[in-house]
Amino acid sequence: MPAITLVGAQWGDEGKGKATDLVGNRVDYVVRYQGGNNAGHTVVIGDQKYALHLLPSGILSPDVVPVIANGVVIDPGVLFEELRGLRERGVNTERLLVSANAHLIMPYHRALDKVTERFLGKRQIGTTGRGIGPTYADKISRTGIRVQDMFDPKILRQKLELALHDKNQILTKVFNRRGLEIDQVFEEYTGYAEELRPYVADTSLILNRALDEGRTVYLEGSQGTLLDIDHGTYPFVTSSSPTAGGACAGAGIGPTRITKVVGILKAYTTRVGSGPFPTELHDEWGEWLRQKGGEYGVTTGRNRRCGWFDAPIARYATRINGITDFFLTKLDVLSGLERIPVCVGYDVNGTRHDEIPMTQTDFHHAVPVYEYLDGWNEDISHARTFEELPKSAQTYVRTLEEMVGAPISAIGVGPGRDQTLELR
Ligand code: 2SA
Ligand code: GDP
Ligand code: MG
Repeated sequence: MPAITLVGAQWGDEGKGKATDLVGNRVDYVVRYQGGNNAGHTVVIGDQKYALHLLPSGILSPDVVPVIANGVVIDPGVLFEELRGLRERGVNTERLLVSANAHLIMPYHRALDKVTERFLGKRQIGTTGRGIGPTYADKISRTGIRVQDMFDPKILRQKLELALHDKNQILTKVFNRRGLEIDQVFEEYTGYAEELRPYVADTSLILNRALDEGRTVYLEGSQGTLLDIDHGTYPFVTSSSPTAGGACAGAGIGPTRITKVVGILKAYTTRVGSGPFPTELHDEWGEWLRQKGGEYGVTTGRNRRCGWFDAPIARYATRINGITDFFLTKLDVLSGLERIPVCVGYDVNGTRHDEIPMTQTDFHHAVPVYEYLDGWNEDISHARTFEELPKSAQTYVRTLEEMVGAPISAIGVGPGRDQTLELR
């Protein structure tokens, strides 16, 4: 039975939280497979707004089992804080499952993330400062600490000794900061162990058995395709694989289990942090989109950079992820424009590119080539069928659909659960 993957088709914040929440009553498991508490997924239910960072959006649906799988990096203090916050709002959090293989964000990871960014100055990545990059770096260099290590004090201490030997040198000698005390870190993390124990499970086994029994598993990506460590705008990326391929490794599910890949696509483009962004608007229209779309970081509160829709990027997302259909979000934000620019290709030093250029240097110099589509003035946030949309909004959607190379099967016209038009 089906495993469905949901991925961000741009630079994140496309509305993945809302898209996941919408399927809450149709799926059995919602799984986070990469990233950590750098993510900010917003779900609006009635007059209640939830901002999820580490927990899968499925935690808000009572019949869903939320899973934090092996590919995620976990800051235990943040996890407990988020769980506590939800419990205080009446959400049942007991169903949560956490992989024993997930890696832990340690205090030195957070410290290194911040000092490295400060050191880079103008060349900084613009990370969320949550320790994501240094944690994945340790995972790859085989010096990471995993959830299961918290339950073996001898192993935990050994691993901490090794890690702190290196990290304290870097923090004190390279960055002139204070080092960390092993006893303090050890006590903090052994303290977390008992609180985490009830949630810890062999999540890959559970998910595969669930699929064997005919249940539906929903793999919820964080960030977006252009922030992928391999396929994004490196080095201005996050340190994991939010793309559909990453879902298999990050959840312990084989590729043959995935039956559908849904791309979440914003009707314009945003990005937070540094790096190339051809359609970025530096004028009052960028501010207009930011204010109208509420484009501020859910985790850090940073202003998001805003620009027009970029078709080559969406087409790239279709290709990299094997997207089967798109959920086009925030169409309502574009109401009130006389004509809407849509980027159909780039000019790079006099050469026309229809796809994202092969090298980062060229992408940095890419100047968008625009086509202009008719806008509409009507407030579309109350529309519930495609036919209720103004003709020019329908044309905007159909034109984008042709450009991106996969069908648009749903449209968002507001943040609320019911503000969605399902097509076909
Ligand atoms: P990191 O912290 O190492 O993952 O940062 C590396 C890059 O990845 C970007 N990134 C994000 N981009 C969009 N949204 C994210 N989540 C938050 C949100 C962001 C926020 O939902 O608004 O609150 O600022 C997210 N997480 C990571 C990051 O900006 C870097 O460019
Ligand atoms: P995510 O990281 O992809 O889950 O997205 P974020 O939560 O960071 O940002 C998306 C924002 O857009 C949130 O504030 C959502 O409530 C909001 N949103 C989602 N879909 C729509 C939509 O169709 N219209 C409008 N106006 N807002 C939306
Ligand atoms: Mg977000």
